[in-house]
Amino acid sequence: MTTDTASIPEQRLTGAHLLVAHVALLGGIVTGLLQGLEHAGFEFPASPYFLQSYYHSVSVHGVLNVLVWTTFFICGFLPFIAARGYAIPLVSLRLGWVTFWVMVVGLVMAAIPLVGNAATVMFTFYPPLKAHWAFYIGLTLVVVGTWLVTLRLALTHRVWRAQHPGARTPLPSFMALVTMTMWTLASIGLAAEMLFMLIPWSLGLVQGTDPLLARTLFWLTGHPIVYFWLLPAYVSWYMLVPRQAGGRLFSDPMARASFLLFLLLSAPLGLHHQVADPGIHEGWKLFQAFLTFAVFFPSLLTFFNVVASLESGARARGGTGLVAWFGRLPWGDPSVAAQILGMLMFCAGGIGGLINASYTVNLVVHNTAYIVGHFHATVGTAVTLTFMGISYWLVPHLAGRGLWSRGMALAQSWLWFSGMLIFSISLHELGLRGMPRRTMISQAAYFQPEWKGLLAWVGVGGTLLFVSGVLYLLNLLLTVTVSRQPAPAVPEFAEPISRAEEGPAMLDRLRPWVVLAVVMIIVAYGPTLARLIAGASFNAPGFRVW
Ligand code: HEM
Ligand SMILES: [Cu+2]
Repeated sequence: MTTDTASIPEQRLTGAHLLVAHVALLGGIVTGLLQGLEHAGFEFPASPYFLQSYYHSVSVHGVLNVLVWTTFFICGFLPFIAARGYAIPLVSLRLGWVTFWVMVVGLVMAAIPLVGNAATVMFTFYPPLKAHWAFYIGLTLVVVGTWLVTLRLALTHRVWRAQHPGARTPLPSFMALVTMTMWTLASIGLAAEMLFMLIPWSLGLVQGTDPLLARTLFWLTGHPIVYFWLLPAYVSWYMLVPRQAGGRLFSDPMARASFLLFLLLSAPLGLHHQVADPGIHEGWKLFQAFLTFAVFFPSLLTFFNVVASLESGARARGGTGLVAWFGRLPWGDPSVAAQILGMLMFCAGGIGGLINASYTVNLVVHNTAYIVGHFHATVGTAVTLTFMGISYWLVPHLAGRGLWSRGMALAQSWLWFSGMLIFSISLHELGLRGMPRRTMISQAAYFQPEWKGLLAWVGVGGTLLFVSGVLYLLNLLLTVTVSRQPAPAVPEFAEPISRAEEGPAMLDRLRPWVVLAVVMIIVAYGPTLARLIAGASFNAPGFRVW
């Protein structure tokens, strides 16, 4: 099941995705540093040739980090993992390259207005903020590219199934397929917003737009996108890290069940981002708030399963005690250390998410710096540090050269973790003290003196993060260019303690679960969307504020 089948051309394709992802991350950390320093009181270096305003920077930062870095990494990583799981090459390398180029063309189309300050609308592009049409069409093409990734995995699954009738799908491939299926289903909200609202509006075909309907379609995709970022990290936590730590996967059926629950529960709860929006019935907001607590359950399953698997590794390495075994994990391996630190940060981030999800408590934290603290712990660390940990074996493998420096990689991981502790805790507290997000805060007329001390720590944490990010990118660059170390083997997949065959066959089906997922979306969103569409008035004019 784990023989190395990745052919050289397929490796190039993975490498191409990773290259784009890392260029985006470079832009992401530079803008992040400037924003962090602005918060600490340094003047924002606005310039007509670079970033024209703080808000231009925040838009570039959000798009590069959470739309480009994540999406391109995932579309390189998941097919790589799926192919190794199936132990057959993915179908049609040509489709793979077409997909890649669709995404790159889309990215370039979106990047031109973004960099040129014609799409300073933040990564959420809420109307009535209005961007250049190329931004919307470009992002739509990137999404279409992700659908093609799903198609390629689905076609490969068919080929594999024909060769292995009756066998259980290899778990890593199953996880990759479920993740991409979930995303494809969920991204329909965004596609509808783009195709029926934002693109015709930005092209001047319709005169106005309806912000509430647009926001609702956006968040139909905007919550599940966080699981699109997270599930690939989970794939690594389930399938690779336990093995890297010398252990076995605690339960295969439980892992399948948790992924299927994510397929069901990721999408029908985006209204929790609109708790403060007028014009949506409270009953539906409450219903989706409950579903949000429900989707916490598969994350708890994951927590249990992954910790139990890691424990088996640590005990095999001589670890003892109820908790002390944790110290026996291979902390000297940067790939493992980065990912375990990511997991630790996710424990805190996940609990914070429950606070955001609590209907009434949400009003305390909504649109404050608390939220910025939250998602830097989750997507900015749990996901990002995990992807960094994956890169520490994947990039050497693709390049055919060993990692340039393990010591630097270890230092980088700890630096990101500690920088983020400082950065994120300060922002959480600032939010509780009422500081808004998405604001050039040192210029705000309502600046509160009690924010000042903590804002300095935002600058310190942000600088540590930046240094860590530079060390990471430098290490990878030196790896692919000058490293003389021999290439390491790719980590094998963790063998389950309890085998797939022991679980219900239902856990290896996809179609019934997809149908159920569609039903859930219709139930949760149908009445609200029907009402918003029936009452829609496309009369809000566009604004360009920066
Ligand atoms: C050097 C590392 C980083 C630093 C110093 C940094 C700093 C910041 C700061 C200060 C803000 C607040 C902007 C505001 O609300 O006014 C921000 C926003 C944001 N950051 Fe980061 N960040 C970093 C890396 C990342 C990474 C790796 C991700 C995700 C993968 C990320 C995702 C975001 C998102 C989504 C926003 C919100 C943008 C918006 O409100 O439209 N950041 N960042
Ligand atoms: Cu959400």
